[in-house]
Amino acid sequence: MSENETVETRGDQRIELLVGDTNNDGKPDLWAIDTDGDGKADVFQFDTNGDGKVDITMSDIDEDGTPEQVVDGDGGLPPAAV
Ligand SMILES: [Ca+2]
Ligand SMILES: [Ca+2]
Ligand SMILES: [Ca+2]
Repeated sequence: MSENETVETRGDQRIELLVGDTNNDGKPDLWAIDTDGDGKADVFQFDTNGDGKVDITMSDIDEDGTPEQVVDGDGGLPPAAV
């Protein structure tokens, strides 16, 4: 895995179905993203150290709930600025 690795996604949209703040510091650290507009999440991102930047990106290309691809960093899909 490398910081600049990009994930394969179903589409090129970024529809944030869920944005979570799991450590309650007021900044999002969990994202569930639908990239193809079918209403189902196919990319999941986590900020594990609370700096606002994505540390782990997972892509579930067939939407079966098990990510096929897991990369360090945002996988080429940075979150919208907050
Ligand atoms: Ca989708
Ligand atoms: Ca981070
Ligand atoms: Ca899958």
